[in-house]
This record gives sequence, structure tokens and C-alpha cells, in this order.
Amino acid sequence: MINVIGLGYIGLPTALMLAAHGMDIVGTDYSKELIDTLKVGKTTFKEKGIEELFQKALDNGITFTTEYQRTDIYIVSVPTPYDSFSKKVDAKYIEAAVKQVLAVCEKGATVVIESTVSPGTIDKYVRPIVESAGFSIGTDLHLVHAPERIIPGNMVYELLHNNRTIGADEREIGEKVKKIYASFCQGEIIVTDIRTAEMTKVVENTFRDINIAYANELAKICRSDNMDVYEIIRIANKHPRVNILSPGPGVGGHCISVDPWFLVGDYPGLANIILAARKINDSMPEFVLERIHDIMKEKGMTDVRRVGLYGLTYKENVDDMRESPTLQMLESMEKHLCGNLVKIYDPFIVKDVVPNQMHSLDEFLEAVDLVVLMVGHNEIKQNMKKLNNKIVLDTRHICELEGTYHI
Ligand code: SAJ
Repeated sequence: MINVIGLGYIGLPTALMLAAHGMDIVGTDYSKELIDTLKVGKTTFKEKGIEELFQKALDNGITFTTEYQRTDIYIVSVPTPYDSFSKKVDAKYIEAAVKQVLAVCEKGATVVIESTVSPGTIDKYVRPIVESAGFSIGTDLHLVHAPERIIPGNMVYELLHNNRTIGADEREIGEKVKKIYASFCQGEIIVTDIRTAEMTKVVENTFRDINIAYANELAKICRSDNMDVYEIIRIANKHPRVNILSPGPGVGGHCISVDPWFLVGDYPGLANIILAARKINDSMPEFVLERIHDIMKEKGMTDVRRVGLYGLTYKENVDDMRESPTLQMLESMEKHLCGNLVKIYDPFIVKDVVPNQMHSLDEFLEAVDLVVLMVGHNEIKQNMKKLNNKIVLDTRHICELEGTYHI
């Protein structure tokens, strides 16, 4: 039996996928509310293909509980925030999970950490907990790092098809865990040591952050000299070795906007491009605010209550708001005492989470003159014509209506 600990955006699909492929799975989460929801077969977030996967997993006997189980394999998938002061990984949730595993596990158990961690975290934070509980690593307990790589919005497909990394300092344990993931993963599974796996995962997300920062910096450069950044990127990308990403209102989500900080925190003075990229990406919400200000001035608009932000999530077609650029913009507007005046709408966020949240696209459009497209949800792409008589600031390059402003 495998006990999957932490049933969020990564833990749940992983548990379901393993169960759907014949593994004996029990999922554990500290939230009773979440467990009660899962027990009745309901998903807690929207994701393509997850409902079918859930059904298969239920058919194969997956169970959910708030209790840690006595078993020989644990997969830990809990959040790893960063300490905003030191910029280092905050391993408190991993530490808490490992302590609870140690309280119930058999000697000889394997603990697989899926959560993203900075290089050296498992050695620095997990090893001492295990050893002080009287377990000897390598005999009484085996440690593995198997970082996930799936992209929200296409998780089920990517779980099946992406290549994976398994980090284990004991080769045979790495091979044993590889077999578990190979039950569903059709990609290549590379076994390496723990520290290399930790570093590789952080490096992947940092690579993307730096590439997005380049696109964002180009957007600022082009804006300053009245050039069309999208046309420039489109043409540059015709070069066989150039592939510039898309500028946007900032980098959100709990991965790409967080993981590069681990390298900045751990390697001060060395992680220079990485730090510069973070700063550029973090400056984008403020840049969008400046654009709104300029457009309002140009159009003679004075009432900020007629400004509407479309999209609260960190990217298109997901319901995840963590580190979302829209929330960062609202926070910044709060400082100028106008954060509670603008109108907000997102079809993926039905609960009221910010002031002036509208509940349908029509209600939203009725209430505003300037629409700022923060996210490219399919809903807005399909209804673009409804923006015909609006002033539109498109931060995602999805609107082709004449007169549209861009970042
Ligand atoms: N973004 C841009 N321009 C782009 C691409 C993205 O502004 O050209 C923005 C998005 O709008 C979003 C943010 O960047 O706000 C991040 O979105 P994303 O789609 O690039 O990535 P995530 O955070 O959803 O998922 C990433 C993925 N990592 C990489 O592609 C290297 C995924 O594979 C990881 O599993 C995931 O992080 C994770 O959990 O670590």
C-alpha cells in the first residue's frame, strides 16, 4: 500500500493516477473538509480529465483519510513556501509530514518527497528529524526525492507523458520507486541522487522564469520606444534557434514565482541573472497599473470605478489564484486607496474573494468602460465581440479588436 500525503494540486492527481493504474492507494490530508469532499468523489479543483481519472481510482478502491497510515511507501506532496525575508525554502510542512510518518511507519519504509525543495533541503531538514527519531537512513528508512513536473491546465496528460526524475542516494531504492511511477508514466524516468534531483527541479522552473523575464523586459523596452513587441517576437521566433516566450502581466502560480528565490536565497552573489529575472517579473503588475493610468488619461477617464480587471487566477483556464498578478495589482492599488473601487470578474472564481467581484461576464461588462484582460480564459476568447464598445487593455495578446491597447 502507498500512503499519499497532501492531496492538493499535485498530490491528488498523483494519488488518483497511481490508483487508476492498479496501485493500492490511501490518500491523507490534514483537512477534514477536503477529505469529506474527496470521499464523495468530488474534485476540489478543475482540471481536464480529472473526473474520469477519479472515477477509475474509486473503482480501484482508493480511500481518503485524515490519518497517516502504517505502510511501506509514503509519497509526500505538501506545499513548500519560501521565507519572504531569507528567500530560503520554508520546510515546515515537509518536516511536519515526515514527523507524522515516523510516528506510524514500519522500519524499512520509503519516504518519497514530491514537493519542490531547494538543493540540500532533504539532507538539512529531513535527515535530522529521521535520525533524532531513532531511525537510521538507509536501513530503517529510505529517502527519495521525486519532483513533479506537471503543468496546471494539462496535468493528467503530463502525468502520463512527461519524463521524470527520481533522486535516491541508494540506487536500488531509486529503481524500486521508479517501478512505482512506471506503472503510469510513459516518459523516461531518470534515476539520480537526491541533491541532483532537488537542483534539477528548481533549475527547470528558473529557466522558464528567466525566459519569461526576457519577454517582459522586451515589452518594456518596446513600449518605451513605441514598437510592437509581439510583432518583433513573432518575427524573431522564425529564427531556428530563437524561441522567445510571451510578455504578460507578471508571473504567478506557486512554482515559477517561488522556486527561483530558493537559488537566490541559497547562493547570494552568484544567482544574479536569476535575481534580475525575478525582479523584472515581479515588476509587471506595477507596469500594467502604469498602463491603466496612461490609458485613462488619454481617454479622459477619471472614474476608477469604471475600470474592470478580467481574471483573478494566475493563468488561463485554471482556478488557482496563488501569487496571481491580478491580486498583486489589487494589493498595490490598495496602497493608493483605490483597490476596492475597480471591478473584478473571473469565471473560475465563484466565491467572493475581493471587493466588487462580478458574477457574470455581462454584469461585469455592464459595470465598466475599460477592460483589462489579465488572463486568457477560453470564456473571454469566445466572447471577444462583446468588448467591441469598450476600451481594452490586453496584457495577454488575445484580443484582435481594433484600438486594443497592449502592455
Ligand atoms: N507566463 C507568461 N508568459 C509565458 C508563459 C507563462 O507570462 O510565455 C506566466 C503565466 O501566465 C503564469 C506564470 O507565467 O502566470 C507561470 O505559468 P506557466 O504556465 O509557465 O507554469 P506553471 O507555474 O503553471 O507550471 C510550471 C511548469 N514548469 C515549467 O514549465 C518549467 C510545470 O511544468 C511545473 O510542474 C510547475 O511549474 C511546478 O509545479 O513546478
